[in-house]
Amino acid sequence: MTGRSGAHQRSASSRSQVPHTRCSVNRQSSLVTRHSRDTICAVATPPGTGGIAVIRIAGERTFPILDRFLADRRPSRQPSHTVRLGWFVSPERGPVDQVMVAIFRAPRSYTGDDLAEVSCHGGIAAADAILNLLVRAGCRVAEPGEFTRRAVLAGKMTLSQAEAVADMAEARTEAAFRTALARYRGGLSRLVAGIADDLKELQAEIEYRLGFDEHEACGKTPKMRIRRIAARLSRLVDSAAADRLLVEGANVAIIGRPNAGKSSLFNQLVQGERAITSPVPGTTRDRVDATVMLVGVPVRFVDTAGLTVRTGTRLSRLALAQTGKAVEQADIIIALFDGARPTGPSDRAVAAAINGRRAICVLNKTDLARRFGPREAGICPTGLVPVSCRTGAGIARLRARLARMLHAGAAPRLTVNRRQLEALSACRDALFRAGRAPTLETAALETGSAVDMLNKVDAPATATDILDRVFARFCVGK
Ligand SMILES: Nc1nc2c(ncn2[C@@H]2O[C@H](COP(=O)(O)OP(=O)(O)OP(=O)(O)O)[C@@H](O)[C@H]2O)c(=O)[nH]1
Ligand SMILES: [Mg+2]
Repeated sequence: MTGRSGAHQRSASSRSQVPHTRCSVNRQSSLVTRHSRDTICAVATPPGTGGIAVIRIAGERTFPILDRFLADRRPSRQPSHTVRLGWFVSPERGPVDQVMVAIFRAPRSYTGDDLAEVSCHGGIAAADAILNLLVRAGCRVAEPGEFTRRAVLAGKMTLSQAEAVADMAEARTEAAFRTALARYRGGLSRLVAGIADDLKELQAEIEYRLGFDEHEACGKTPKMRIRRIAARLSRLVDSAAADRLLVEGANVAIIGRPNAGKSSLFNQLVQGERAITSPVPGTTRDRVDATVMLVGVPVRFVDTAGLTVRTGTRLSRLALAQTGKAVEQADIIIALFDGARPTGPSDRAVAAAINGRRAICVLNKTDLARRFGPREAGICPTGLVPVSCRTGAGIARLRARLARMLHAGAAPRLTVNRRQLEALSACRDALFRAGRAPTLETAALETGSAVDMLNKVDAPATATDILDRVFARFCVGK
């Protein structure tokens, strides 16, 4: 039932007179641990005009509470996994709305508790009225992510599956949705469980070897085994880092000497007159950016002030600092050269800025006589993509090159989120240290910390600090 919940729901407090709810980590942890047996409710659909609104209720008093408002239907007698049409009636004020009630009995529900979903007419009024009545009857308004948190605590899903629920709601592209769906189906949890098994075997082997003298072959660190597990983790971490561009989108900075045509190229790539262009060098001072979709991937292009080796005025120094920042934050850099001018020191500054970075070198103004010097080969070892921003020639080829760099069109494998990537990278680093450890005892310690790091991906229910951090980003009703 995850699909019904919107990504950016208003908190219940703004919808009604019910108690205030915030995404506060501390408050959430204290409330959830103290009242995990409460019957909770929340509007699970985004606010605003729509066909229907859905109110979720979960907890042991779900059905007795609903019976008070659906006297003719008595949800407590309704079989599990069925839907009934009925009138939601306020004992004091009469009919509130005609609703559909879906019943899920424990433990066969999203949270593992008794759970109901009441679908009323869309808009804010009916859902608010129903929510208020439920709260007055003894339900508590759910904290952000509390339904999914209960599902994790009940063993209905792992933590990485729960995070996938939020990622699916927030997905901006089909690729992002598909990779979150793969995690929701347990792909990452299975992979992590496999690596955890390998680590357990490694620990057992180290334990066994600790019984031997360190001069004997059996007393040495099992480096081959460590290397194998580390390589498996490295593959996962590296592909996850590359696939993140596909899912989250990429920052592409356009840099080059003043007047090279950066703003003209920017306008071509974002297909609009967004940046000012002029024959006067130094036209662009501020960073200008725009996001466009490139073969299904959101790409944020950034136009920058021209790179120059001359220090100039305070304003141009500030502009240069901005360009430096854009370069730092870029996932991919487009280094633009002016084909109608000989290679100069500014071009070498551009080449230095892309050194060691993912970059595409582009030669502009191919409609004019070429004066770009023969030394360009040294400046752009990967070759130049020729374009003319005036005629539009070569722009399609540049776009295709960029798309290839983003792996656009390829199905992402198992993209992990930032938190999971951190845990997996830390696990791999601990294993690297174990492989280089001077003694078997140190290798044992490092392997232990690798296990701890890996355990963070699908943290157990007792790891409240991790759970708090994860569920703080969820919406009310999830
Ligand atoms: N002939 C020709 N002129 C171009 C081409 N691309 C840009 N220009 C011209 O070159 C001049 C500079 O273009 P801009 O896009 O403003 O260059 P820029 O790199 O952003 O310049 P700054 O912001 O000053 O660093 C303008 O007069 C453009 O019309 C091209 O492909 N061919
Ligand atoms: Mg410019």
